[in-house]
Amino acid sequence: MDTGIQTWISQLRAGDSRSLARAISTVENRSPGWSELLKALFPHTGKARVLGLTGAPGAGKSTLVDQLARLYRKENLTVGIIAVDPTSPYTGGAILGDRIRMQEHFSDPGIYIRSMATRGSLGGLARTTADVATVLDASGRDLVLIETVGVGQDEVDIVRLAEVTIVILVPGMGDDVQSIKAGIMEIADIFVINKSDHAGADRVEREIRALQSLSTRRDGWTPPIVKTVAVEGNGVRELAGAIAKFEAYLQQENRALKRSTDNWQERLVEMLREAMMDRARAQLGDGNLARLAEQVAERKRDPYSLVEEIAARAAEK
Ligand SMILES: Nc1nc2c(ncn2[C@@H]2O[C@H](COP(=O)(O)OP(=O)(O)OP(=O)(O)O)[C@@H](O)[C@H]2O)c(=O)[nH]1
Ligand SMILES: [Mg+2]
Repeated sequence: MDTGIQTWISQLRAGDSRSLARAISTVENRSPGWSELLKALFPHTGKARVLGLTGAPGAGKSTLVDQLARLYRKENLTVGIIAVDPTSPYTGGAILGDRIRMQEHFSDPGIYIRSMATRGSLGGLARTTADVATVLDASGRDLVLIETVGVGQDEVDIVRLAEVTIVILVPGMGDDVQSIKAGIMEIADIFVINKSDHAGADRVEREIRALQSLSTRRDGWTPPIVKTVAVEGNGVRELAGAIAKFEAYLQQENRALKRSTDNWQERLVEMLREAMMDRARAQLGDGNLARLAEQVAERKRDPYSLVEEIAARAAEK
């Protein structure tokens, strides 16, 4: 293999944050060499504990991630944080808050924080985030925390890639527990009711319990509910305890491997889709799709044979 990549990887694995930053940018921007880099990094992965935290804009995700990171640092564990879409439309203040907290951690090389742009990421947001998590994992971080706003399918896909998915709710959402995307409720391994200093936390808890009583998870796990006041650090230790408990549960009966296999099945489909599309695009060349579309619209060609032809030619190479 390329000795340049080897040197780069050994520096990254030795904890050099500049090499890490460069690797993340390369992967995120799909800069030349990104796939070679990931191929070489992959054998070093699978060791980090990957936690996904999701919830409505302003639910306190960043505050909670920050508190968890502090707690893990006290245990001398190293942490990588990926904040997807920190610029949610919620408030500019939240972004500022993120910055200030980031600054505090700046002097601590045991915490590495990366913000990711949301839209227009080249490989698709979920895939790019997963690849960035791969880089952090390979760099030897003990934990990788992924924060994402739980609003779209992309976000659901992202947190599903985590080993532990934490869904953050807040009081005062009215009947929102029901209206929150069913998809998000289903993927929770742990529920957090943050801002429990506000009225209505018990009500949210009852609503979650009511939903849980309607269906049991296939794996038999009942997601615990942890109440927190992230700004004060209350409940954070309990949350870390709940995380550890679920991880221990995953270690039994090969569940972690099963879960990872399921995740990889989906990721492989995504990766294949991307690779096939790249080939098809290369086959077509710029502007040709529009020309072909016109021919189909004019009924000069049928789209079925056309797609078969393109797919066959793309597969030839
Ligand atoms: N009262 C109260 N306020 C909180 C709590 N946790 C966070 N906040 C405040 O809620 C606001 C949003 O917190 P963030 O941590 O930025 O929330 P977020 O979910 O990361 O927000 P986005 O990334 O913009 O979606 C901030 O002003 C926090 O100080 C809490 O437990 N209680
Ligand atoms: Mg945030």
